[in-house]
Amino acid sequence: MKIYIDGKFYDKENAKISVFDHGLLYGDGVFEGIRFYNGRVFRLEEHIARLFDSAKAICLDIGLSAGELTEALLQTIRLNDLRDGYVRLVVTRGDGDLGLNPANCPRATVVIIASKITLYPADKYENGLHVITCATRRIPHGALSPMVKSLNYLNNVLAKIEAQQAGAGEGLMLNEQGYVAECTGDNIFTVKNGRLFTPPISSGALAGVTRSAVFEIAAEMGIPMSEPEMTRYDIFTADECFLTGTAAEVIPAVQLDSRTIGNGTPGPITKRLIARFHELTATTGTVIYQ
Ligand code: PXG
Repeated sequence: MKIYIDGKFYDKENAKISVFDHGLLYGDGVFEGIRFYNGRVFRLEEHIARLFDSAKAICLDIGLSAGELTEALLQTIRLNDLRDGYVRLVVTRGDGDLGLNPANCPRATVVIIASKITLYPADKYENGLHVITCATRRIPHGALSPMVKSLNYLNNVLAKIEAQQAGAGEGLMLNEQGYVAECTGDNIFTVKNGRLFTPPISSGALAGVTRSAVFEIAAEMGIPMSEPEMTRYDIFTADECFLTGTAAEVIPAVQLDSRTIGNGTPGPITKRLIARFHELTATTGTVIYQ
């Protein structure tokens, strides 16, 4: 395995960054998780654009252009000779000292790891996930914009622990007002009376790349869709529910807090969206090997 750090490639054993890196000391940095399928990177431009937006929002100069970063990412996949897998792109504030001040970090650290991915077990795609509501709330806009895909994932990690301890596949996170934001690493959608719903960005949802792909598929299929503020009630009483994320793709959810959603099996619209999503991942995206 060859890992990119600041323009050079290292074997896994030697791929190390400083203990003075502010990504480690303060979670000061941003990241992306990107999938590639059948020799094509899915929605690469959108992921790169979101990374640059996240960096801009935290005053982080990546030190590379979008084009240069894209080329480095493709080169990392090629060097590892992969056609299907996952890329983790991490940009930290870089090496500094023990003080909080980012002015002491002269240069960002850029890490690119291309690897295989472990998915949810196949039966979850067939039978659906069980979800619980987490006591841990989504970070509020006033603390750190939930739009920023930052290295501060501690509240998501704590929510994930809650889900795991409850034996659930995913955890639902509400915002401070009690409206549904998203899950710990996935966006959430419902279907009711043939219409598609997902919480708005203002409720604390990440602008997921898979979420926007589902918007496009729904439009193509003529399924009406909207982004109202949502509560747990809307999920309890939905006909169908599913989650979206780069790792999970589109995965049915059939239970929330012991209430069965719909008839307790993945619904027909969910299944159609999953099928079309698979077509898109297999046939579109940035070609890796020219
Ligand atoms: N919300 C949050 C908080 C996320 O971290 C998504 C939604 C879905 O966005 P995309 O663009 O991937 O459709 C994410 C995705 C994991 C994992 O292991 C997921 C994410 C990051 C790190 C790990 O499931 N982000």
